[in-house]
Amino acid sequence: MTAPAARPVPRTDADPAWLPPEAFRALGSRRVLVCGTGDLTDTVHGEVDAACAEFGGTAVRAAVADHRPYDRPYDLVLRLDGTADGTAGGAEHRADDEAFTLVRERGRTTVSGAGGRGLLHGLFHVVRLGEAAFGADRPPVTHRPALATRMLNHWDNVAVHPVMGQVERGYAGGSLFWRDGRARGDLDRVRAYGRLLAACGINAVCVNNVNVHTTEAHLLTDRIGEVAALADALRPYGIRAHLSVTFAAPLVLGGLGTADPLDASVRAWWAAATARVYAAIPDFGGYVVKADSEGQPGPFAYGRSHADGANLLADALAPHGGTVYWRAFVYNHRQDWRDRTTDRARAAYDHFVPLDGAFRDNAVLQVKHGPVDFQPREPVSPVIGALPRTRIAVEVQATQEYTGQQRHVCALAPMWSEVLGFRPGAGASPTVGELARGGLVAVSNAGDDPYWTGHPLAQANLYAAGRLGARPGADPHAVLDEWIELTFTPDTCPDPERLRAGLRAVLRGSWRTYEKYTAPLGVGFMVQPGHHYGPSADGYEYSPWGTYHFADRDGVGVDRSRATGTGYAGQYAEPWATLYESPATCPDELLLFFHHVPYGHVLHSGTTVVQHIYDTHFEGVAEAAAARDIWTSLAGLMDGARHARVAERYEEQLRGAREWRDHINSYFFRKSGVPDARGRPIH
Ligand code: GCV
Repeated sequence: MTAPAARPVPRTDADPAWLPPEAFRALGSRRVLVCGTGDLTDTVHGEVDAACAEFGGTAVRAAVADHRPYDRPYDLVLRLDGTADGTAGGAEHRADDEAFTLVRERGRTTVSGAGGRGLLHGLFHVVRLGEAAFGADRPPVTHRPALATRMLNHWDNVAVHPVMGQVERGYAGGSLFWRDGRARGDLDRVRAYGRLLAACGINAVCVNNVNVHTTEAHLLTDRIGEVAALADALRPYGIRAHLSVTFAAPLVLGGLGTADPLDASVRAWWAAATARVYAAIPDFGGYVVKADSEGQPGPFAYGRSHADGANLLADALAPHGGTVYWRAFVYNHRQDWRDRTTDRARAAYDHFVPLDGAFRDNAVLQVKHGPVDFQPREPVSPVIGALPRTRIAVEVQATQEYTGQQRHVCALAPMWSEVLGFRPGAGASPTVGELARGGLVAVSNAGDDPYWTGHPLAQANLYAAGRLGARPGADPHAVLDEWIELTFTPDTCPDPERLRAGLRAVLRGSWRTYEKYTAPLGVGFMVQPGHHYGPSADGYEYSPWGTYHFADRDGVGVDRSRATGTGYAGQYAEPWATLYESPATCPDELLLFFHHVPYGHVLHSGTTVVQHIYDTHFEGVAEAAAARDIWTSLAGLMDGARHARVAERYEEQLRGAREWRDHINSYFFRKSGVPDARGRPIH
């Protein structure tokens, strides 16, 4: 039998990120057998071939049926299980297809993939283990991603939007997928992206912005071929393409007079349109929908519920195995700031909890991790634990819209891990990571920048999104360490321990540092309106967006208690409802999210609110300066261009941190009239 062909590893000028050639050294210097057929097995074979060519090993390929190669002395066998098929499979995400078993015995490491994706994940697991994959014996262990869907949402516009640019909230150049109003012709970069994503565990990508403008709406119909080309480029890495669609598609594209989800012609239109999508992309994952949100059309226009809306699309997708990811980000963005009874934080719960049990099995409710909008600190959304009969996906934001816009270092794995480990119920009830049966979705931070993410250290956020989706309970610092080992390959560095220690020091605490010098104690939204970079304490205070902090001369914060406030605290189950209800028990870091308190209110930490604001802002700047100095000291331990790019961004981070400190401290000093107890300059 002729052995099937290897798929060449995509070559681009972009940074290799967490897959530099050195990361393959242990594997590439071995005798490796790849056993099986199918598209993804061809990918695995290509990886092994390239690694062996680089590091002097040997790569052999055999079909599944051929058992003879096992008699030969291989160090590593990567094979499909018995009857498994090494292709990318159908439209449905099934964690079982992605499982692999790794064992090391009698001098041989064997990885058996339950399917093509499992084999690919197994390969990258061996890459992560490095030499350890070829050391002591290991009993068989089966690895299976905890969440079946680990998806990236790209907020990419096909055409450059006059206000939002090509990538909405994008800080890494143009789109990876779209250029000059069309899908890119040269898709090598997309293939290389798919490869990186597969290596960190992502298995789904939505290729366009959830704000669907007219040009982008056409991707569903007459421009589906462009989506198909992207899907073809991603498929060999086990990644399914998804599309954001507009709820108004039957009107905008179909020429119907309505988009009412209960109208028979609308249902027929979606069924036919979806059938054409599957004719072009047989393993298409499904639709992502932002409806009745920030101006996007939705079922409310027809007096229908969001379950009616989601089920319309779920029914169209069901015959093909697809899923609709329906976003719960529904709130009134035309609020009157004088009306203190309306609370944006309450909105998703109020809209969706009454609909629990009304969604189809292939409808997933995609919920932002916090109740407002990806602030540096928010409580976990109460929606996540409140719909036991609905599949929930948790949405996090890798693109650093409110966390420094990839000019500041802000490693988000520790934040996401806190969210995923939170237990919305009492005692040993399930964690958010366990409740997220619909998956983990991250808004992507990647673009066509040579480092993928603008700031080279922001790659760690992309990496962590995949790894935490596969293992929500993983230690976030271990995930960062993994990224460091792969990306910086310290084994090839003159002082590996100093490099590791330096990278850990600048990454691990960076989120808390960022939190310290920006908006305090969970109050959020003190950013400049529109672009959301830099401080503006009152930037959104008198606006319609529902993002207020109510600072006055006496105090600050939003009263969301049941007793005297908006009642939001009551959306939590116990013990949280009671804990958040009172300033006496509310955790310090969320105090101003839940309560309006006087500046002299004493925190659990023993300091007053206003003194805490001053202290943390001074500390945050000092920590940013210390991180910058550590970074400076790492020159010579990595490639110069990467070091220089980060060094340059640290200068901006430090400038920005000082601006935040002076703006926020002065604001609260002027409001409260309370001087800093330590006499530091406040302007
Ligand atoms: C894609 C925030 C962002 C918007 C984004 C929206 C969303 O409001 O500022 O740019 O729109 O979230 O998640 O839909």
